[in-house]
Amino acid sequence: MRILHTSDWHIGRTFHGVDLLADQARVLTAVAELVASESVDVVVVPGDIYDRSIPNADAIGVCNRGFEAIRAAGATIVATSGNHDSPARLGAGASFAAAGGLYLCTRVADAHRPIVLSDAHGAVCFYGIPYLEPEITRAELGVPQAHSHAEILDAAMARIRADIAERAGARTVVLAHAFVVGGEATGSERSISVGGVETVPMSAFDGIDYVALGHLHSPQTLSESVRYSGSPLPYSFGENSHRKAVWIADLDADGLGAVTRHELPRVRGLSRLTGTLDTLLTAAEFDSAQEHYVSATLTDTARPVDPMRKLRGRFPHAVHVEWARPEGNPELHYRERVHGRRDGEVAASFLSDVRGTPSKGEMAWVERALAAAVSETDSGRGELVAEPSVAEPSVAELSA
Ligand SMILES: [Mn+2]
Repeated sequence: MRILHTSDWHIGRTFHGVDLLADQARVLTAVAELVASESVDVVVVPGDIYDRSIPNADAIGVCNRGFEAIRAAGATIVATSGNHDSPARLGAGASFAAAGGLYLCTRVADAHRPIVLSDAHGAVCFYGIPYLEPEITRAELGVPQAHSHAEILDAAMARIRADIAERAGARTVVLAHAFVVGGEATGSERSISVGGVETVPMSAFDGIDYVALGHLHSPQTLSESVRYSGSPLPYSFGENSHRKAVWIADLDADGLGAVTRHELPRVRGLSRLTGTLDTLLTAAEFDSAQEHYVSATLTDTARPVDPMRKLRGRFPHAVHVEWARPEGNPELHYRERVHGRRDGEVAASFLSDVRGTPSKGEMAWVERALAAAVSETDSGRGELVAEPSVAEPSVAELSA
């Protein structure tokens, strides 16, 4: 039996505010193409199908079309709910979907009841464990004292092992959404550590032929039979260097055979660019980033006006821009940087930073305001009215 392992689709997720549905539809089409070209029998998706518990209608459409394409390509689908999914919503209609070859495992009470599929060598039991939030599931799993993810998962696995014990010779696959010790996070996962240690030991899965994990977003191998597929798309600029992939695992008569990695297409690249706005808009070295999602760090001495609009003229998929002055140590606390400087100097440099060098007239106003603040008495309010002896700055000076 040939199994394709993918996870963490996060359909409906946005990237710095930009909709990713078109990219997600593309990559699910690529998964369906792999199912056809590699003659995959079963696709397993251990959680985070959607990015939120109430996905919008467009996200549901993309997800359903993805499931349909995979099914049409010839595979049965076993999917579970992750920490982002609503088990009740994802699992609505599950018994009807199962009749069409889509098994949605979202109920804790059913985690030890396998989906039994078979090949020439006999039965393969798929145990879909939905994400187990300790607070919510410990009573249902019969371990009311349990606090940690490890205790909760152990309780679920104990039930599964009891079921396996009654199925002599059956090969086994477990889907779980958890942070297994030794795995590496990418930064785009939402923490599940509320209330305790989030990691579970790999030994929880001892004896299972293949363990398809979800939650961590980069493909990784914890042991030959315990793996994360990672998400099909990068969901943070930190994942720029990853190649997204799926695993294809073959179960032969005795259990796990070969596991191979299949890279997914990079739908749109990610680029982090640094330089002055003018450099980013003109330098030939950035040509290759023009169709990428771009995060720009601007090094201009003065904050450029409306930089995102200008950037998008060259990089239509720019999603983030920030300004970092090239001089000055950002680590240094602002209060330390201005220590020993006159108030007027500090105010002048602030004005220069945010809107260009102040005019003489503007500085005259600033100096008067500062002088008024210094002469403020404890009981009285600061007087900011112009003293008759000081000439008003002219309108021309103010707007210079
Ligand atoms: Mn996830």
